[in-house]
Amino acid sequence: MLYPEQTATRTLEDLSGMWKFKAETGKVDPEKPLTDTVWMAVPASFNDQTMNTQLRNHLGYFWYETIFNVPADQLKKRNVLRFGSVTQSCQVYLNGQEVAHHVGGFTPFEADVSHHLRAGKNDLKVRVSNLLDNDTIPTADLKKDEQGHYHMQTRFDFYNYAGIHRRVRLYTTNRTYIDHIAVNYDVEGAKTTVRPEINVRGNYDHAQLRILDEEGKVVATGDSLQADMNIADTHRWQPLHAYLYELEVNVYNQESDLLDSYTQEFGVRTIAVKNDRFLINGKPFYFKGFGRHEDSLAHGKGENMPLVNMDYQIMKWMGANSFRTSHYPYCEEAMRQADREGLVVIDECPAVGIFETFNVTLGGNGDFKHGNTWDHLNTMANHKRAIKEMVERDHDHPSVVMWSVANEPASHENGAHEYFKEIIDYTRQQDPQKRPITMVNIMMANADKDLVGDLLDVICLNRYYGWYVDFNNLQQAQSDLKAELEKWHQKLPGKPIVFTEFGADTKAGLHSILRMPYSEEYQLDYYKANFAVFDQCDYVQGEQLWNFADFATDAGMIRIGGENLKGVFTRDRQPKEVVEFLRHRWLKMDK
Ligand code: BDP
Repeated sequence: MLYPEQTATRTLEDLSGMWKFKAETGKVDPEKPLTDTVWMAVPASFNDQTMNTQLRNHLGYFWYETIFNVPADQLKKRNVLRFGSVTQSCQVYLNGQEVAHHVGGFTPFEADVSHHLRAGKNDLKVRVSNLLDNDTIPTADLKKDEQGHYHMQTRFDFYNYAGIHRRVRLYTTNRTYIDHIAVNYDVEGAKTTVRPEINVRGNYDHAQLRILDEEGKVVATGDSLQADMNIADTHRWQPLHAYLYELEVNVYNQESDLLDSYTQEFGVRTIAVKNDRFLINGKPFYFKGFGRHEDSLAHGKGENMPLVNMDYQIMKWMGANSFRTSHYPYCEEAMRQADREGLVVIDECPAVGIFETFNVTLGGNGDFKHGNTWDHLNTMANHKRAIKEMVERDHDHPSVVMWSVANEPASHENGAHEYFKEIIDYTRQQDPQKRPITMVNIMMANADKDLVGDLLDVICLNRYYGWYVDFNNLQQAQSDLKAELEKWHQKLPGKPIVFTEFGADTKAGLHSILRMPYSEEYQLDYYKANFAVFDQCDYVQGEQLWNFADFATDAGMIRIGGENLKGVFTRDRQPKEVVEFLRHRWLKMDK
């Protein structure tokens, strides 16, 4: 699915703005106007926009409605309605008729609405659900009581924000249109052979391809959709030194009228994993950065590009070079911006919580009963769909160097190997660039117990020695961490190990002369202790801290004020004490 752009042949209209909204408490007729509504900004989560806690916490279904106008001339074109994402699932009604439905809260979907659109006023309604269960991605334990009320316990540690989270757009094309582009290429030294894969729907006579460099200079051309094109003197996309080319595709009829035109950005870089190293353009790359969340005041999980831009600038100022899209694909605009900033991305699908007995808010991460995840949860179909949609959306982003197929699944329970063999083979098939694949490992699935590591290109560990384990005992934490690392390295020699999470909850402004947990001093000591171990292990090839900033969670005994406080910044981006130290470490690091 192409990113929606206005071009010489396509128009684009953004339907975002103030929509009407209500929770579904009785039957709603999509053919009639919604009644008893409140105003809701789109795109954004609905949860934090009202002062109504009942609405904030409602489980079930919600309705959005907007009226928009279409000029009569536009009906001659093919009209497509496109949602950047709706969380968690939805049905879309245009003028009373269902035109689309989608399951999965973090990837785009679209529908050809040419036959449903009217000249003048159109009524668009979206019925959104925030429910998750044992089959969905992410997962939750869902029950419905006799009164018809839902009760849901999510198996992840972030607030289950919901709504129309990303932009809603209406775009037009001609009846002949470019449907898919993948800019595949082979690199040999300075020479790049671009072998694009392009699908066009409808009749056309001939096509023309051009590759333009950053100055707009044409560096290669092709006279058919199948043409191979050579860039003689390639400017590589490098971490923190981005370079983007454009592939311009034009499709014509016999009279050489332009039927469709679309331009796709791409970057040229190679990725390989060899001898404990993650290589970008043949050079070892050490991941310095963070796990993040799409999470902010009032927007919730809704698109917030000013904040994304600010976060990227803060990261670069600190000497970070990368982040993971924990725990779901981020909005398309954020991915495009990572390409431009040269930030390196581990792109994670929303498979978080495939662990039957995971429950973070009650007892903490250490409190697990043995579960039977791979018999009781039935996520395979939704997991594959989520991967397909993520890879289809993101395969041309040079910033994306690795796929993460899950965060902290029960990779130590029987059935995990079979499940992930199928998921990883499937992911590899989907990706035209055949990037490395990882899965993020949870602490109790340690080197002795994990059943999946052999399937992965890179071992990614979330470890909390000094927090959930060895709490307030950093010396013990260091020796336990070191012992575990050595086991992983013995078990899977040659595979680089990247820390994708490690951190300690820290209440900004809390100071302690005794350097007690939750204080800014403890967070600083915690990171110093962990780094000291990483620096002794040559096969450790990355450190992504948990988390960039404090973020919203369910209320819980260890989630003060409904926030996870492991940010090195507060939720409003004020630095905790550790930031200066990190900045110093990363800026001078040459590993
Ligand atoms: C891990 C999860 C992450 C949590 C973190 C924590 O991957 O989502 O927020 O631990 O407990 O279990 O802070």
